[in-house]
Amino acid sequence: MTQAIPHAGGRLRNFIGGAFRDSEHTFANINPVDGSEINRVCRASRSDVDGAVDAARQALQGDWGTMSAAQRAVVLHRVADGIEARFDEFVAAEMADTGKSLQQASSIDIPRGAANFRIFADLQKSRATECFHTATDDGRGALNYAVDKPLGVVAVIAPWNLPLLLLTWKLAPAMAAGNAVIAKPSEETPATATLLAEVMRDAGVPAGAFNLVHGFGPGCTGEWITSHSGVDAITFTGESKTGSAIMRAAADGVKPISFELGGKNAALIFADCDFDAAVEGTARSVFTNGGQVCLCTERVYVERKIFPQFVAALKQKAEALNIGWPQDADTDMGPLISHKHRDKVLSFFSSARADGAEVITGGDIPKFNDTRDSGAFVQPTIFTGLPETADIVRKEVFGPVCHIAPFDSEEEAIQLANNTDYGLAATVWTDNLQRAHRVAGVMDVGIAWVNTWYLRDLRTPFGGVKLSGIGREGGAHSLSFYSEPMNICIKL
Ligand code: NAD
Ligand code: 6OD
Repeated sequence: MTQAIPHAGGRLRNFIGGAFRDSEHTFANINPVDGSEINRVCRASRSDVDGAVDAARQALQGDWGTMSAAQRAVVLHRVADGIEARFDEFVAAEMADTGKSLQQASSIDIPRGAANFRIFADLQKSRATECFHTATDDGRGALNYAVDKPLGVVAVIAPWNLPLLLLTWKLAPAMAAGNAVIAKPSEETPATATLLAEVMRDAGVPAGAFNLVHGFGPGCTGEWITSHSGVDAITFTGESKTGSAIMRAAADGVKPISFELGGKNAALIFADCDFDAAVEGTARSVFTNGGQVCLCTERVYVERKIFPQFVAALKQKAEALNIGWPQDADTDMGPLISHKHRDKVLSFFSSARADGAEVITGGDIPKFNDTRDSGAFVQPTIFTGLPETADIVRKEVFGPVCHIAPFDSEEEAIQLANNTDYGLAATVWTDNLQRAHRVAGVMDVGIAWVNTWYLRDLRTPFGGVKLSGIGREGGAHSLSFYSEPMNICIKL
């Protein structure tokens, strides 16, 4: 089955001050299914970044800056309408850039792109601010109230794993709160962000309120944005070590930062769980998007009395996954994002073997005997038998792999789950209500799921502790990062 790729063979341009702009330098946008080039991408120059910052500043002083939250909400709902109207193009572009399955792109990534705009547009409209009546010695009192103001020009730096979903998860609240934005998608996944720029233009977003610049991170577009004196705040999703570099860049201007970073998430499977649901849910949490979701489980701990049965059942699920062409309706898993990333994942597999791991399943590159052999595929993989000190147990792999190990008591399970430098998510499988509350509550993470995984309510706090991030996104948490409350005190 083949499917048209929007802009295929074309040029993806930057979008600055309401207009698409070409640039002197381009780079290739590669399809990881077979390694072919999809498009040339215009790499933003330093002066493009300056232009985007100037355009954003002007938008704040012009039409965008004078709109009410209700007026911005109308525009942002039109953006959501525009994504939905071009749904198939967005799905095809996301699949081409990432190799993710049609099933995933059309049920998660692209619908969430539209939903992100709708929810934050509506939440901002109904947002309340504080107001206090303050007692004074003369008995007349004072009225203290807060006014929320946008931060100004916000840089939005996004990763490649859920490109449209994660970019809009930041853009939507930033724009709903009245900021002007400069978006930089990952160099691996520029296509849906470029389609989004067309949608923004066609939805009547005032020039400069949304700007898009393409390029790489260090020594390039990403670094030029994050170190730019005209940028007022930075919101970033990506690797923890990139977060450290951006934090250093933000230090000079003492800029507010919001970081969603890496994870090394544990699943705890207790013997009293619904076994089939736990196997199904754990397989989903390990292998969704080829394991390339920050929330994916990479460490599975199973109560010893069900350990052999659980390992066998998870192995069966892994081996039943259909790895193939993204556009086929029955494909469960496509390739990894790139050959470079596959090399990284395979080097973790080698180090696991060198550390003495037993391979339960996978551990290699699948063979197709067609053009997919030039793609970036790896097999769904399960290792066991390693000490907690092994690299693959400690470091984020970001691939379709987990290490599985037994535990003997609830205390040991909790200790194992929390014994990591990361703190994004944990999953607990148990039918014991007391245990569910007890264990979930002491997980050292931002999000604990019980008897489910990646069940999202966009109003809830989302983020990580330790190396997994700074701050919380979601609902009012996002809106509060993207605005600054100002206190006005009126003596009565
Ligand atoms: P990455 O950190 O390599 O890149 C993310 C973005 O940052 C890209 O746009 C990149 O060009 C840019 N960038 C890189 N170096 C930069 C620099 N020095 N200055 C400015 N920008 C720079 O991450 P990735 O490989 O695209 O994504 C995978 C990682 O993201 C994994 O670690 C994953 O766990 C994490 N992630 C976390 C979450 C979360 O919500 N916690 C969500 C998705 C991905
Ligand atoms: O669903 C979301 O809102 C979200 N931020 C998901 C992050 C996934 C990480 O890869």
